Amino acid sequence: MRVVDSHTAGEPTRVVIEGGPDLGSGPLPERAARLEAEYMDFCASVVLEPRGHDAIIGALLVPPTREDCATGVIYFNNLQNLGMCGHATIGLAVTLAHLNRIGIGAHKFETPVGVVDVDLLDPNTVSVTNVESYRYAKGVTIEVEGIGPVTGDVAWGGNWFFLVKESPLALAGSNIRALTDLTLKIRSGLESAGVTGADGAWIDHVELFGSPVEPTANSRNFVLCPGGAYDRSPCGTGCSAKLACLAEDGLLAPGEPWRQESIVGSTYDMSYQPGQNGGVVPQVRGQAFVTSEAHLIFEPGDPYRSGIRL
Ligand code: PYC
Repeated sequence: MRVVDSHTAGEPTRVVIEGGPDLGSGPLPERAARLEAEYMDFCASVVLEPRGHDAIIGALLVPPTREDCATGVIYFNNLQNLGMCGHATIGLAVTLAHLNRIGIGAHKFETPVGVVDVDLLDPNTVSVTNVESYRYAKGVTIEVEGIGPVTGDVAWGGNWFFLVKESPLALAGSNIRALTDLTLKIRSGLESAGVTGADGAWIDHVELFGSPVEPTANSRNFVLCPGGAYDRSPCGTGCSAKLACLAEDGLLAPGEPWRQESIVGSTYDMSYQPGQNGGVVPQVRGQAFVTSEAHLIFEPGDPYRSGIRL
């Protein structure tokens, strides 16, 4: 299997160029569901140890259904497929440019949640116009074990998020273990309270916000990802959910810039335009860098050929 690795604002992406499963030619949501139902061994083997680690997001290239798209893509982690992934879209654009498959300029990628516009501004800088994002519930209070009541908004930016405006813990790199424990407890609190996204969807990402360290940034965040890893980048879909909340609260006007800082200090520049269905159409700009090209080998006798899954 041939893969190209990159990181976007510190968050890793592994693009599967050759050797992934053939998911047929149906609509992308059906192919994504098939990946999750039938090929989780493949997903885990690509992203988990011993070939990877739990922060890696995989990107399986698939033929698009639309002729105007440069590629179709299904993002996945060690547990499931992801509807969209902002950092991985930036990483994918830079990877395709590295492979000379796309050039500087505007492109479209088809994802299971819709087509996203990708503008490759230079070999490392990409602006992504995401699918329309929206707030689903405002000011939801849940009880969190060992902490007490925590209030946040439920919003969708291509994935489901619970967004807490004022983190109960300092957003410092030295606190990553405590922040991970806290957000896992918040996610359990949401589950115990029966708080979900639309149609009972699992809220698999939790986002905490606080003051930035970098003076030019507007905010800093910590993002828990579905598999329990934290996002090193400011999280493209999480930023989209944040923009939806800022817009609805009247705190950010269409086109007004917002700089979001991640827990490792990397930043995305973003803004939004009003969407057609009452939400926002986010634009997120960030940088990615290719880190390696590799052939993954799966020896039949290797007891961990499908990843270490404890
Ligand atoms: O950038 O959207 C994102 C993302 C989701 C999970 C990890 N990164």
